[in-house]
Amino acid sequence: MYLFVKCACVTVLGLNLLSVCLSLPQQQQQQQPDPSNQGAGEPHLKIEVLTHATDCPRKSKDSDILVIHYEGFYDNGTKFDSSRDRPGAIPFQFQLGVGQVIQGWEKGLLEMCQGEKRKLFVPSKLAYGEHGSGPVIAPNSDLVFEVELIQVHDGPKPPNVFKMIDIDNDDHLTKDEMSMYLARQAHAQGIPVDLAAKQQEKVLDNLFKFEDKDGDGKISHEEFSGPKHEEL
Ligand SMILES: *[C@@H]1O[C@H](CO)[C@@H](O)[C@H](O)[C@H]1NC(C)=O
Ligand SMILES: [Ca+2]
Ligand SMILES: [Ca+2]
Repeated sequence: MYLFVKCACVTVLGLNLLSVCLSLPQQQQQQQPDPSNQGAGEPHLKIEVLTHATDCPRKSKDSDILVIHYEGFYDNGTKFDSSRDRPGAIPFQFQLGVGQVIQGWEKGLLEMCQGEKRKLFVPSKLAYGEHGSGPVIAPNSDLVFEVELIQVHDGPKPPNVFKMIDIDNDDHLTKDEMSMYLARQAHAQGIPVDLAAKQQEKVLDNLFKFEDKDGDGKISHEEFSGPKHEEL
């Protein structure tokens, strides 16, 4: 399942951001925003419904727990992963809308009915981007997934972390706001401020690398991958 988990730091934004980030490997990757992409049309996700559900009492929404079977393909059609090929063919379970999976899934598996099958064409930017993922996903890989929603049910409601960080309510998170949030979290968890301060720079850098997709130095509401909805 490691494939669908992003940076630990981002994954747990809503839960325990600081303490997990403190244990992140202290690697610094070079990532400059690509100026040639600024303002260009965002690559978009394409969703094709392969099988409609016969009966749909409920559609998936953010914070739901989804149980799915999936198959992942490179854009040349070669399969690189499948939940059905695992021992016991145990389906994959995750919570939607809280940053546990790639953006292509966060968006592509919304409003889905139990029993429905979809094919998702996910541009690299909404998958693993310019870093790729381990030896399996090369940098800048567009991916295709076939997903069957086996089951959907209510999940725990995450707090609106975006709002907690955005003190001035301008719908953007600055490094200062993020830094204050981290300090508050550190304080609340009894982490020594000294240690927090030392790690903070790295934590912020890593966070902004992943979250500030247009590289303008702020994380917009749309860019933010953590919990950010008032009512789910
Ligand atoms: C498809 O792409 C993957 C990843 O780039 C590569 O490993 C694989 O060999 C390719 N398969 C074919 C049939 O070209
Ligand atoms: Ca703000
Ligand atoms: Ca931004």
